[in-house]
Order: sequence, then C-alpha cells, then structure tokens
Amino acid sequence: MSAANANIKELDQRLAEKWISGIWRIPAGARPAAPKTKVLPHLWKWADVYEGLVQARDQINVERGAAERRTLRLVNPGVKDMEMTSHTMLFAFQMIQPGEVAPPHRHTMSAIRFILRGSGAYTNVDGAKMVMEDGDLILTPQWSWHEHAHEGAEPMIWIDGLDVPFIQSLQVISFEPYPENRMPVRSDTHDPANYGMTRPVTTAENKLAAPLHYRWRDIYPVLKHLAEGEPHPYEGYAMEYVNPLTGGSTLPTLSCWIQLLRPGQRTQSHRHTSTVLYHAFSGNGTTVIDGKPFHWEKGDSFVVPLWHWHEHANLSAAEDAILFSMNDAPVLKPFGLYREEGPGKSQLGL
Ligand code: GTQ
Ligand code: FE2
Repeated sequence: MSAANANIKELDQRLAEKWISGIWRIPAGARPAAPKTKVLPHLWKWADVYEGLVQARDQINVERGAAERRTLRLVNPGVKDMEMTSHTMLFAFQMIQPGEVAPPHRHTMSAIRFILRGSGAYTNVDGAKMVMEDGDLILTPQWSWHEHAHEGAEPMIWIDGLDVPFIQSLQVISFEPYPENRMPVRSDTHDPANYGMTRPVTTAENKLAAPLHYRWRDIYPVLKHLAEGEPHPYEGYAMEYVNPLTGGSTLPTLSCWIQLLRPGQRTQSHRHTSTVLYHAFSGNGTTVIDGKPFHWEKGDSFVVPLWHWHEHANLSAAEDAILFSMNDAPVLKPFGLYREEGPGKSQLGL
C-alpha cells in the first residue's frame, strides 16, 4: 500500500458511519472478465423425485389453509440457501391425487406446467379449463388466477417451472388467494386447437386471447418432421414454444423448448449467458458440462449454468431422446446481456 493510501481504513470507517462507501473497497476479482455464476451443474434422478412425491402423497393433504400444493423443488447445491434450481428459475414437481383441489390463487411469478404422467387432472387459468395430457405444456402467465383439480383415477404428476428467484430479486412478489374456494369455468375462452387463427368475439374482457395450452399431440408430429431435416449444430432438433400473438418467447421471463436428438446424435459444444433447466422426457443420453459428463435417463432433470460449455449426445443406437427445457434468455436479450460462443472443443471423450 502506498503512503497516500495508508490511512484509508480510517476514511472507510468514517464514511461507513455515514452509510457511504469508497469504490476502492470492491475486492480485486469481484468483477470477472467473463460471467461467473454460483449456480452449479447438477442432475436430479427421477427415482429420488418420484419416491419423494409418493411419500408426500401419504403425509401431505392438499387443501386450503394447509399445504396448498404437494410440490418438491429442485435445489441447486451452489445456491442452496435460496432453495431454487438456478438464480433465476425454479423447477418443481407437483402431484395431485384424485378428488383433490389445489386451491386458486394468483401471483406475480409466471409459471409453466409440463405434464409427465397420469390423466384426468386439469388446470383452470382465468376460467379456461385445460385438461392435462402427457407432454402438454400449459402456461400460467403472471397474475392469472389458477387452480388445479383432479377428476381422474390415479395420481397425476407434472413439472412446475417458475421465475420465482428472478421476481424475488426485483422484490416485486405479490401473492393473493382467490376470494372463493373454487374458480368458475368459462365457456368463451379461446382455445387455438378449436379456433385456429381466429378468436371469439365476446363481451367479457378476453384475457385468454393468448393460447395457453400446447398439446403434445400437436407438438410431437412437428418435432418428428423437423428431425427429418438438417440439425442445428448445438441443439440437434429444437423448437421454442412461442406466443403466437407476439411471435415472442413463451412467457415474458421464460422460454420453453422441446428438443430431439436422433439415435447416436451428438451436438457441438457451445456456451451462452442464459441458464437452462432440462428434463429428459424420453430416451437417455449424456450432457457434458464444462468437461463433466452428466448421464440422464427418462425422468431425470439437470441444469446447465450460464457461460458453461455444454454438448449433448444421444447414446442410444435405436431410440430418440427428447429433452424439455426452460431458459431465462427472455430476461437477458432485451438488455443486450445475451451472448453466446461456439463451437468449443468436444469434451465428450467417446
Ligand atoms: O401450482 O400454483 O411449484 O404457485 C410453486 C408455486 C406451484 C402452483 C409451484 C405455485 C405453484
Ligand atoms: Fe401458483
């Protein structure tokens, strides 16, 4: 330390008493040359999630005033005190039993549901009753009323994807229970599967002009068709679920993708400033993240943290692999913060 800076501690102390701080106090290295995250690459096994849900089924009653959702969160070990899956997003697994109602509410967090197994449950979003089938994606935009109910015969399981930690970081969380125990079902809601590129003229304020339900039976044939063409070097065959009204991302803060890797297919390595939460919907393969292989099978979930090199491989010689994913690129791109780099050197070592 030079003589001129020798008494800096005294100055710092005097300033601190007045709630003022010199910028020289920022430690060297606190502003890295390239983005650095505390979020760690991690993989969660389906068996652990499923067994947890089965145990919670017997011990948690879903009802108003008690546990309003039977939901397990994936906790990233790098930011474990947050109990979130990354610094921006949450992946959780929800189970509902026949006859149960997960009571209606709304919040400033946006949510997606990706349906994994069961039949007969539905989500009511602002009056639209959306019956869940495996592989469907159902949106709950921020501040929309929503409840889940189950008219089927076996437990139903889906993924909840939310922007909770991002909304938390902006300190704008609001949560409101619905004033009644149940939400009414509306008959004039716009379902693109029924109306295509038109929408009903209604006297009610039609908040459901944006389609909210992407059905697997519509998505899968398109994905298979895409997989007959040229693959994307980093993604294999991938589609983003778009908002058809704006052509923009799935939700203002979240983008959902469905991605297919043909048998034996490998992608090239790249990295970007968005973080991605993946769920293996079918098949099995390996994703190498910053040199470390993560082997995934149907039902497993994993996170690729921002600015980590990653490449995917479908190791099966016979079976397609399908990955569902959710990323936070929509909160980066409008501010010029989205950056990507590639191709990197393959670290698959096969
Ligand atoms: O089902 O409404 O996993 O509000 C977290 C917050 C699910 C839901 C979650 C929620 C919900
Ligand atoms: Fe909710």
